[in-house]
Amino acid sequence: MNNSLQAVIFDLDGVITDTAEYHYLAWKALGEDIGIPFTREFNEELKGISRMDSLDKILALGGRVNDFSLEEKEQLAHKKNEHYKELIQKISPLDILPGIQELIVEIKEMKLKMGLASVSKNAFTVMDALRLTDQFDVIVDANTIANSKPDPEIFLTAARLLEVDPSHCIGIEDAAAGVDAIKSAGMFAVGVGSVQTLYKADVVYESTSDLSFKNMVELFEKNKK
Ligand code: B16
Ligand code: MG
Repeated sequence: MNNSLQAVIFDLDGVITDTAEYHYLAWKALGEDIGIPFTREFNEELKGISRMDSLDKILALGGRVNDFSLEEKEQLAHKKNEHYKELIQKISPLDILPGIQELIVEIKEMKLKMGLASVSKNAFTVMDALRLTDQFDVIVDANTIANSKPDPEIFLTAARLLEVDPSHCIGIEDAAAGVDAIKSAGMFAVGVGSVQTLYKADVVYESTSDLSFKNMVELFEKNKK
């Protein structure tokens, strides 16, 4: 049992459902409003980090860091979030990404624990809309932690609440900041997306439909030897 896998901890946006795209659309619209257009490539840097950290990165990109007071920045972040909330209004279980439901069933069949680690303040709304909240043993969101990804706090908190040592956990992420957080937490990191972005993960699958639980467990066990 010593080296065995005991828990799987999922990221939400971009892994369980494609809200990463909605975050992108809402930030892109806000960026254009303030004269800072940006590309999908730049957007990779916003994935997995908090709302305010994302805004700071966009302002830095446009050389406008000193152009807004804290109150104005809060208004901008609020505006982005209102747009994002509109975009996620129609989310239903049909928006669970391919392969995820099957993975959840396999994890439960193996009697492993399951956690969610999302730095989104909208995590519970999205999980409820997907009707997944009750399936998870623990959900850690932005309200529970002080430090956003790439800090390991969110994954360590999930493992602590699951009463599992981090070395017995797999973390699944679509963001480079998230993979950094998993690795710093001492967990086995599964990336979903491009190898170029997620090269620090222990294994990368191109999309959620490529996720193979059998393969993941084999690699986890090999890694322990
Ligand atoms: P909110 P995750 C993260 O969620 C997103 O990847 C990131 O793009 C977003 O800025 C962050 O949540 C905060 O979200 O504005 O809804 O509080 O990937 O950790 O599930
Ligand atoms: Mg994500």
